[in-house]
Parts: sequence; structure tokens; C-alpha cells
Amino acid sequence: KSVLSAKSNIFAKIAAVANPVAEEPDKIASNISYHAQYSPHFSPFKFEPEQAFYATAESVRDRLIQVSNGMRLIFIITNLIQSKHTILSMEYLQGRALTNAVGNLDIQDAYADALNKLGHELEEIVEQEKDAALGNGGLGRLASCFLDSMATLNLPAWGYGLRYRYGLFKQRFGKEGQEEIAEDWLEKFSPWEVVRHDIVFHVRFFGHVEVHPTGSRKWVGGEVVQALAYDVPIPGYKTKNTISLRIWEAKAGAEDFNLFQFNDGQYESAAQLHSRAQQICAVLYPGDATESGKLLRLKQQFFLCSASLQLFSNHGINLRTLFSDLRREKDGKGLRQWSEFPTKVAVQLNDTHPTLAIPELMRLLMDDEGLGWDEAWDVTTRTISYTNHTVLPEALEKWSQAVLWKLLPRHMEIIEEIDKRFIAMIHTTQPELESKLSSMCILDDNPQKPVVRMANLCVVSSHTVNGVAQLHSDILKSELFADYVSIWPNKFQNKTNGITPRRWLRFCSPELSHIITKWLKTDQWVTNLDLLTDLRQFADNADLQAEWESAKMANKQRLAQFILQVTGISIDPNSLFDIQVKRIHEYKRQLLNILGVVYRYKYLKSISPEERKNTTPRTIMIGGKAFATYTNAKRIVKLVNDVGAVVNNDPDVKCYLKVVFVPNYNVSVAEKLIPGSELSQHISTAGMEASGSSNMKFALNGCLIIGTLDGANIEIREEIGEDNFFLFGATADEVPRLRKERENGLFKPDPRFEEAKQFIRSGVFGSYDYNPLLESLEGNSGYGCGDYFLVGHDFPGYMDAQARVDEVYKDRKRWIKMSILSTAGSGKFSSDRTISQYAKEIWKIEECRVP
Ligand code: B1N
Repeated sequence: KSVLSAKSNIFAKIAAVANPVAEEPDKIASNISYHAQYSPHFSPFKFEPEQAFYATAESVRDRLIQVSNGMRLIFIITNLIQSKHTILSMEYLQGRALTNAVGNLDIQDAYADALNKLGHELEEIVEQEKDAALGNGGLGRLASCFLDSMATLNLPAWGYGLRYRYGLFKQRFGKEGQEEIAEDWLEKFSPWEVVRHDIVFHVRFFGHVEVHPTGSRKWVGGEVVQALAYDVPIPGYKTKNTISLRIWEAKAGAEDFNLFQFNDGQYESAAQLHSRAQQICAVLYPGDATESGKLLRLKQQFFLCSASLQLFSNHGINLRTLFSDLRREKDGKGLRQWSEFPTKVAVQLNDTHPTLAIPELMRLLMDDEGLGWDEAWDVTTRTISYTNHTVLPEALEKWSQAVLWKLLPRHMEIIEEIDKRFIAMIHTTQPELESKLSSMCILDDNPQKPVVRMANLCVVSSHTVNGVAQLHSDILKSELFADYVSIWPNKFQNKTNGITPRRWLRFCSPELSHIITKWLKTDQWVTNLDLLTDLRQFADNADLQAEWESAKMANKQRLAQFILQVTGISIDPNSLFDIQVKRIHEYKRQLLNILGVVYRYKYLKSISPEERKNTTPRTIMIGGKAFATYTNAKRIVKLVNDVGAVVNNDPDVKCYLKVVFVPNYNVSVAEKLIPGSELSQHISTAGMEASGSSNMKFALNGCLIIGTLDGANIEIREEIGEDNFFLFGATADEVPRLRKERENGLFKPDPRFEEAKQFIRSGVFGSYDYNPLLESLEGNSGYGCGDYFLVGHDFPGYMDAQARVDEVYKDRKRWIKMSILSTAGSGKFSSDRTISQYAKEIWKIEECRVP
């Protein structure tokens, strides 16, 4: 009863605060002008596009804050009844926010009109925004798509991350190839975030464990930094629900500043604690080749986990202070019982990076709240769930035990105890697994380098473990985590990734969206993507085909404009636009793509000008960043650039082949490339790409895929039909045998493969030494066997699939039909579907809609 009365009280408050501000363009224009005038950041006498962007964004943010304040109250109230789910992720790749915000709030037309009145175009203004690139690639972008879906589906769910000062580096090119520049996304300020001076926690590092006479343990000493919360509002699509991405910043307090030393002229040492605190959130993924780099990365991970979990465990206590009528129902601890905690809080670990949430929650429950081991373990394991995103051995985190003992002594005690109890459980209940224990347990005590296996800790401590595409989840069960399946057969699930159809179709390709809405006679597909299947019945319709083709052409022309602007290369919108954009990695096989290009170039040179006219002209665009210390990835980037420089300037072929390295690939570049794409390459060695998610974005935009049976490609092909997918390459189960054969010298390379490599060696593309790269395809690749990624094996199949692409492209009707069917078959890949499955099958939460 009292909950209900408090609720109706709150609803009245929300109605008061969440009244939307004026929708009329005139009022919006004056609101924008107000921000331009009173913003402390710019001169009031200037209203260039940059100022216009910040003023517009601040005006939109006001609305978001109004709605999100209302939302917060709803969450607080319903949290007493319902749960609140949390994603902990070290990465969020948000990109730009303005188009998405006005689109989701359904106010883009009013804002476009308002800006017109002020002498600006919305399309130009949105280009002023810097990408928030607090992530590396697919894993971070997935977390961002999830936030959009959580908000749109009205789920009481937030994301927690770090506020990196410098996000993913900016990519530039010098003589030697890729150079990395710090990306200053906060150079001016971010108009979206709201600093929460009321939400600050202390996070400790180092120190020691004190044992009290009662046996209880306490972590004390060491150094303590403050975690300060910034909230970035995340609007749902056409709903009042606005959730938050809460990002933590590390700082030191005034008491950490040594005024005495400063006055004594020792400026650096006076501010030492401040600069140490600042290091924590200085950069996304600091290099971890050195010991200090490893320590810093570990500090980042713990910082995220500790700040977020202190917040959750304080949650109940915060509630008490807010609602006096509810307080009487409590037993003085905020929550009725700690055993209820997992019904209020669910924590999803986005890969192993936030694994330290496990021992941190145990520590908070035992050392701060006084729970015994069994009770704390029960609460922790019912709260935490884990998503695995990779099976690549080098990406499976293992942290040095010695470093962990130093940095987090109490947590290491807890991890040791978890491991001890796990081993004891195997001895008593599953003795048949004893022979497997050395690889199943958490602590790897190998004397060379004792480490903690984070993935094992996650599997042992989570109630649910999931992979990100069906094949990947199957591989987790049959290989990586096979030994655990017999202990916990129901722990393992699949949640095939998804993408938000708002950003990745509705807003990035308005033309195609309008056509879809027109033919489906509804725009409901934006939140119910399965409706796209209804397009199938029109795939042969000449009118739809004509509209489809002209929308794609408009997107291609816009893309050609963009490419000219950023590279100076002019590309022909009548050529086939073939795109591969993703992080540069040997397993993703950009090298296979470029070797194919080299062969195509050689072939075009070898035929007569007449024969060339019968070929399908292509523009191949490759983009992506190579990790700063990943030498072979950087060599691949250099090769693409070098091949482009020769091919694009060769008068014999330049009408038939262009090769463009798209610089500084990021979310906003993707929003330009994907709508204008016709073919995209998802050509990883089978079994190595956990899912992929750009494959879904391309397919949704009517782009055909050339790809292997890997990750989500398999499911995409199932959905859109095998006739509409250019398949090639070995399957995941063939890969181990093929590697063995390679090792035993049984592999016979295709002559075209040899020719392509020879052509590069001959120096046609310049004097850079490509031998080390080419040798990775031959002798020892450093991965145990030559050509570990099977580029040579898959090359002929790839070339044949590319030849099929060339043929089909000549038949315009057939190509456009396939393009329509691609979009029509993409319904399954909405992140709304993925998130509904997480909500139902892992978090057990329901929607919590703002009335
Ligand atoms: O996660 C994506 C998948 O679609 C991709 O297939 C997968 O490669 C990607 C260490 C990772 N897996 N692991 C990472 C990121 C950062 C890091 O420091 C590993 N990224 C993926 C979404 O499921």
C-alpha cells in the first residue's frame, strides 16, 4: 500500500518535471540562441557551425535531462519491486549523439526548422560533433547498441563504464604507414554528460589485509582515489524512457595535494597523487607490453568494478533516505535481506575485463556488510553473468598472481578461496573430472609465471555464460568451456548479437527507410524489425526495384563525395562499391582481400582494353585501425595504401579498379560507408570471429555479403537465403585438419595465390619490405604453423566467389532483388531481439514504462 501511495506521489512529481519543452521551431530556435548566448564556452557574438552544434546539443540535452529525471524517479520506485540490470563494460563506442537524440525523441524536423531559422542546416551541424570513441571495435559498439535497445524497450537497465580522457586513437598516415594520435573528444567539452558531484566513491589500491580477533578481515592502507560519476543520457526511440550510461572519472581530493611541498617549489611531487589518479582514466586500452602498462590496465578494470559495485550495494541505503514512508518497512539495511539483492541488481560482465566485480562484490558483502562466505557466494553468483566475446587464446585474459597480490591483496585471498572451494567441489561431486582440474581451476600455478585465469573465474562464479552467435556458443560448449558443461549443463546459453535499427538504418539511410516505410505501409519496423520480411513479396516488383536502386545510388554518390573529401581520390558511383571495414587483424584476413585485389590488378593489366570493358568495375574500400604494437596489422595497412597508390594512378585500369584505404574508421565514418555499400567482406578464418556485427549492419542496408561460414555470417545466410550470399572457404571443423596438413607439407597452393604474392615481391607497389608479411603466409607465421589463418587454402574459393559477384552484378535486376532480400532477411539481427533475450533469459526483468 505504501509503495503504491509513494508511487502515485512520484508520478505527480514526474508529470511536473518531465513536461516536454516546446515543440515549435520558433521556441526551439530561441532556446538554441539562449544556449549560444549564455554558454560560458564561446563568445556570444559568434554563431558558426561549431557554436551552433554545442548550443543545439545543449538544448537537446535539456530535454533529455527532463525526461531522464522523471525516469530516475520511476526506477527508484520500481526498484523496490523490480530489478535493475547493469552492464559493466570497459568499452562503449557511442559515436555521435545528436542525430540519434533528435531522431529518438522524434524532434528532428522541429530542430531542422529551428536551425534553418538561425541560418544553419541540421545535416551540417551534426558533422561538427566529435565521436565519443570509448571503445576499440565490435565489443564496444555492441554495448552501445544494447544501451539504445534497453532504453527503447523501456527496461530498467543502465550501462557503467569509464570516462577515458583519450578514447580510441586517431589514425594518420606517414611514410612508414599508420601513426596514432591522441583523440581529444573532450577538447572543448561534451555537451551530453552531466557531472554528478553527489555520486562519489573511494577506490583503494595496494595496501594490506588486517585480521581482527573475531576472524573478520579488512582491506586497509595503500592509496585511495575518488570515483566521480558522469551520466550520459540515452534516449529510447519514441518513448519517454531515457536511461544512463554512467562513466566514472578518477580524481584525487584537495587533501591529496601537498601544499607544503608546493610552496617549497616541489611542484611535481606536490601534485603526485593527482597525476597518479589522472593516469587511471587517461587512455582507453593503454599499451600492456610493459609491467607498468599491465598494472595500469588492471587498475582501470578494478576502478570500474569497485565504483559501480559500491554504488549497487549502497543502493538500498540510498532508497531509505529518499522515501521516509518506505523506510519503516526496512530492517535498517535498506534491502529487506541481502538475499534479495540479486532480484534488484543484475550485473552482466561484457567479456572478462570487469571480472574483478566478482571478488569485489564478495569483499563488500563479507567485509563491509558482515555476511558469511556461503551467503555472500550465493548472492554474488546469483547477481553476476558473463558474456564471452572471443576464443582467441591471446585475448583470454590471464593476470599475474604476483601483480594481483600487490594491487588487490584482499581480492586475491577471495579468488584463492573460490578456487579452493571449486576444487573441493570437484573432488567430492565430480571425481571423474579430476584429471581435467589443472586446466579448469582458476589459479594457474605454473612456476614460470603463476596467473589467474579470468575466464575460468567468470565461468565458476556466474549464473549464466553466453556466447555471441550460435557457432561461437557451440564452440564454447564443445571446446573452450567443454569441461564445465557436465557440472553446469544449464549455465551455457547463446545470445546472437544484434544492432540498433535506429542508428544503422533509420537515421543513417533516411532514403531507404522511407521506401521501406512506404512499401510496408508502416514505420513499425523501426521497433519491430521482423516486419521487414514483408518486403520479400515485393522483391521482384519493378517499381520497388527502381526506387531501391535510386536510393542506393544517392547513398553511393554521397559516399563518393565523402571519399573525395577525406582522401582526394575520386571514385565512380557506377562501379561496384566493395567494402571491408573492421579492426585490422590477421584472422579477419584483410590480407586475403588485398591479395585478391593484387591478382585482379595483374589480370586487368594482362588483358586487352576491349576485354577490360567486359569486366565489372570495382571500387574496393578497406578501413580500420591496427593496434599500435601489432606489426603485421600495420604492414597490411601499409600494403593497402601502397597498392592503392599504384592502381589508382594506372591509366590502363583506373576506370575498372580503385583501391581506397578509408582513414580513421570510426562510428560516424561507418554511418557514411554502410548505406553506400553494395558488397561487404566478412572473410575471417572459420571459427575465429565470434560473431561480427558490421555484417548485420551491411545486410540491413541491402548490401550483399561475401563471407565464410563464421560467427553470425552463418545465421545471416540462413535468414536471407543461401542464394543471396557469396559463400566460400573452409568450415570451422575443417580448420584443425587443414592446419595439420599445412604443417606436414601437404598443402598445394593455387597458382593465382603464388602469382599475387610474387607480384608484390617484384616491387610493383614500392620498395617497402613486404617479405615478413608474405612469409607469414608461408613458413612460420609465429602462430605455430605457416599460414595459420589459412589465407592460401581459402584463396581459390575466394577468387571464385568474387568472380560470381562480378557476374551477378551485371544483372541489375537480380542484384537489386538480392539487395532487397538482404534487408528483408535482417529482422533477426535487431539488438532489440538480443536485449529481449538477455532480459527474459538471463536478467529476468520486465519493462518499466514511463506512463
Ligand atoms: O566482440 C564482438 C564480436 O562481434 C566480434 O566477433 C568479436 O571479435 C569482438 C579484448 C576484445 N571479442 N573480443 C574483443 C575487445 C577488446 C579487448 O581488449 C578483446 N572484441 C571482440 C561483439 O560480440
